[in-house]
Amino acid sequence: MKTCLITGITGQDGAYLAQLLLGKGYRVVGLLRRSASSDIVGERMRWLGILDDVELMDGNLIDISSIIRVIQQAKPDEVYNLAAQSFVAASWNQPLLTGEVTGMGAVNLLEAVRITGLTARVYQASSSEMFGLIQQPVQNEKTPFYPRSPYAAAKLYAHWMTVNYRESFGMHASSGILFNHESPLRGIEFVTRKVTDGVARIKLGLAKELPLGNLEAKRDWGHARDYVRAMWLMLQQEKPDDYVVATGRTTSIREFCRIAFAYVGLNYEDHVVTKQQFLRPAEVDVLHGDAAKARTVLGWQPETSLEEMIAEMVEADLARHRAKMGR
Ligand code: NDP
Ligand code: GDR
Repeated sequence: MKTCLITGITGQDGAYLAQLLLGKGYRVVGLLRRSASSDIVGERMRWLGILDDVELMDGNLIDISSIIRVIQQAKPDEVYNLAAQSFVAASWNQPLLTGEVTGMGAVNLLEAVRITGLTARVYQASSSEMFGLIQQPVQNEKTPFYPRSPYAAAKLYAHWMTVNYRESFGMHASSGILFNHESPLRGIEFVTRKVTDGVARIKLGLAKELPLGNLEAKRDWGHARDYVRAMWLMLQQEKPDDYVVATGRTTSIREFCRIAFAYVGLNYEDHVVTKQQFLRPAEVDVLHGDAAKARTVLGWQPETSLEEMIAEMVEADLARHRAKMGR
């Protein structure tokens, strides 16, 4: 039986990855940082019905002693580093914390694997945000990076350190440059989930308006369930490498709103209002990925369309609100 260690297991991707790997017969160990709200810890894994099947070990990515201890105890064959301060907008308000967790945290993990002398394979969660101010209309592994936020700069550092550990120490360390991926388990502050939650509340008469920021930005959105499969495939390859993971379709926030509201028979223009407070100091205007390498080498492709994903997210938010209302 293989063992994996997942940092960020309580997040969106961590939960789906844990589910995937449990299904493949792995022993799944997750890093859990201490929280005062222990009653809601593991909510996403509970939603997927897998909370009792994973082993949770205490630790924090910025405390290398805890990472070393967890690695020594768990003895993982594969380590997936998904932990991060992952909200781009928050990274301007907490640039140093973002640098520590999202950037240096990844190096703590690489160092911990090196220090413990295990031959564990490592996955680093890199991001399409690293492309930032776009240099090419469609981005692949060869596109130059131009980070536009403290988050993106921190991810770029972690990305290059992963490449460096691979080249310097022969570590089996791979980076997945993943474009935006969403699901019913997406954090509520990210735009897609904010929209589907807003659609559900407006449909059920709990709200009238949905305040958003820039509606013209475009993203290449896929489903998290499809994207965690790509992470696993990267660590099954003989050689470590970097891969872009994307759908190849880009859509504006405005169009996302149109589809989500139309799904419940509403017109987004009657409800969406733009508010200054949700605009960012610098914007990534458009992301559009080319995942040809992942398709060819990993045999990966997305299985969920944008419309199917939006329907799944709206249905889940309707169900959540109906449950709260006792309907
Ligand atoms: P989430 O924000 O849902 O999850 C982040 C996870 O990191 C949570 O489990 C959180 O724990 C944990 N975490 C935060 N700080 C620490 C810390 N100091 N020590 C240990 N754990 C910590 O992110 P996603 O699941 O959406 O994304 C997973 C990874 O992939 C992230 O690194 C993200 O930056 C990256 N990424 C995501 C993309 C996306 O579209 N979703 C695209 C490209 C990259 P807690 O529950 O305690 O807060
Ligand atoms: P992003 O995701 O920054 O791409 O990072 P987010 O959903 O936060 O923003 C996407 C785009 O929507 C615009 N936008 C709004 N965004 C939010 N959050 N709230 C709003 O009200 C709103 N209105 C418009 C934003 O300006 C932006 O252009 C996500 C994260 O998961 C990162 O961790 C990951 O690395 C990247 O995706 C790829």
